[in-house]
Amino acid sequence: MFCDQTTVTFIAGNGGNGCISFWREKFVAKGGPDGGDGGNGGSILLIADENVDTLSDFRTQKRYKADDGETGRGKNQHGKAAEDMILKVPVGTMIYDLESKRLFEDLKKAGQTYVMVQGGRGGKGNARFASSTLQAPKFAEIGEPGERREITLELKLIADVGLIGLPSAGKSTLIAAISNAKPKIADYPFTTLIPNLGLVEVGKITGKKIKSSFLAADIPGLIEGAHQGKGLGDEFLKHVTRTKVLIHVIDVNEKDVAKSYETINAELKNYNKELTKKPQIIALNKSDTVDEETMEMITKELKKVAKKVKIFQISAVSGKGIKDLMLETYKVLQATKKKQAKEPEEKIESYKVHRPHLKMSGKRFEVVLVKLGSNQSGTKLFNIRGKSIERMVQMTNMNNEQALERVYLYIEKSGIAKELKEKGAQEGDQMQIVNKILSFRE
Ligand SMILES: Nc1nc2c(ncn2[C@@H]2O[C@H](COP(=O)(O)OP(=O)(O)OP(=O)(O)O)[C@@H](O)[C@H]2O)c(=O)[nH]1
Ligand SMILES: [Mg+2]
Repeated sequence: MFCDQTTVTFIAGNGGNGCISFWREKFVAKGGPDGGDGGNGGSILLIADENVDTLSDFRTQKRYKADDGETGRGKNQHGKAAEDMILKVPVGTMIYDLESKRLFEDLKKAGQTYVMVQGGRGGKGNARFASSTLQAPKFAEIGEPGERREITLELKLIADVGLIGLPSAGKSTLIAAISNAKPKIADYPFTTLIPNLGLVEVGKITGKKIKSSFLAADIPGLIEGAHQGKGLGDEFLKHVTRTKVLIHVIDVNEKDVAKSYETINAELKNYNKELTKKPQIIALNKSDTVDEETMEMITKELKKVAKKVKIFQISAVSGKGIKDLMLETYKVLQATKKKQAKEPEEKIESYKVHRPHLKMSGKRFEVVLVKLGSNQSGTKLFNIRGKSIERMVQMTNMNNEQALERVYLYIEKSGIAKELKEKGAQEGDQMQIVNKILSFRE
């Protein structure tokens, strides 16, 4: 399978509730508040691992939930934080939002980590709310709910070597000869509809003592105009951008080999100039169908337009010339890898947390009038958004008067109340915050 894709739901653990408790001792009438905090909920992290090569685990299990934090207890005992859930994914896994299709992250390198969903914060126990004016707080915070996200995971298997060329040049025949791939081979154009991936064991194929292997991909045939979507189009040129070395397969029976070579190169260039910088090796194929003299003559012709490119005369069917071609491919690949390793690495920002739903334009909150009152009393509905206020509401037990007072106090102090008034809010109008409705007080 060339492209592995699956949809998964990730649910982080909820924070544990804070505890409401008062210190009691025999014969002591009144003790102070001693309710401990809840523990944080577990997050779910994805880590790119070289030893994992498919997303098949995520196709069997489609829902992951991290543990919740423990509840706080009396005597100022804090609840234990839940452990994070760490899931391994193959290097090259792309993480998309299911709905918006937005790319969150591309795990390109081994060890790169992404916080998929963040665990909820543990609620504070009532001990934390004691103050000179409120000596006996009879409320505690509820644990914050863990994040939940629906995600598409996609893995584009990245081949080191790409086999390119016109339709019927013999790309599939070649990949079948050098690797474990078993593609369909036929004498009509566009036999290959999606790239075939194969593992090339260098030692096995060259007869040399080389314990190395690489992944090769047979790219569907390209034709003039491919970059504009002709034939199988540009869809597969995208895959070519990810390869390191290209084997350009040309049928020796082609009417004009030089022209066909240039046609393909023009397509690469038109699609993306970077593609022309990739090292190429020419495999002049089907040598078994012409005599040696013709083969030499055509090689010379080709050499005129491909001055700096090595040309190998091969027969994918008989196997002639394949050893040398593979040895050269291996050498060029090694050199390319070495060169790339020397280039400065992109800095990996690990533990990056995206909270797209809470991102706001500079301001700490947003007040939007969503519904004008239509009933007799004319109650209006306002939507209030903002990281702090949302979190506070989610962590508040609305049935507890003292706790509710704290929310109203925040609405007043943060300036939300002022903005509500400016937008026409009156006593009794409704404020929607996350999934709760509160009535506005002047
Ligand atoms: N005689 C001979 N025939 C070959 C050789 N290589 C490929 N062929 C034949 O050429 C035809 C096309 O081969 P494929 O490997 O399917 O060609 P392709 O480049 O993958 O073609 P598309 O998938 O359509 O782009 C088939 O009939 C093969 O048997 C070769 O070295 N010698
Ligand atoms: Mg093919």
